[in-house]
Amino acid sequence: MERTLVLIKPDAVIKNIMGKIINIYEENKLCIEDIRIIFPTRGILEKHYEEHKEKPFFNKLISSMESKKVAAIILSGEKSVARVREINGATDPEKAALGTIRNLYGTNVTQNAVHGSANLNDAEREINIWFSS
Ligand code: IDP
Ligand code: MG
Repeated sequence: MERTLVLIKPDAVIKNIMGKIINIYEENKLCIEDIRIIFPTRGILEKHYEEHKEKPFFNKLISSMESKKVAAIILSGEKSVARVREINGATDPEKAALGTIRNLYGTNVTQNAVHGSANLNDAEREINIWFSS
């Protein structure tokens, strides 16, 4: 079974909709293999988002999550990486397809409710970052 990493970001946690988001994954036959509540350090976020470190939004992105409550979840299922990305919707909630998590619950392009790994390599790399300690 393919594994992927989901983060429920602080903007969604604050709206008290972690359960609603998790329910969407479960209804799509994705299973929770592990789940953790974390208040991430700058270090862990910089590792997680290292591909974006030169982007203009990098600091804003890291600051929006640093020390705030996040749920890190390992989901498993057939083609889980691609299916989670589809269920999450486009990065910008304004552009996300109707019914996707970001369409339903995203706040703005930075605080867009959830993260899903982009590919299998990233999934394993990110699972190691969030679940190694
Ligand atoms: P993804 O989360 O859909 O894979 P990425 O391009 O990998 O999108 O960007 C990582 C995260 O960085 C996004 O989820 C979002 O929080 C933030 N981000 C991406 N693009 C922008 C932007 O243009 N402005 C502000 N924040 C952005
Ligand atoms: Mg990405």
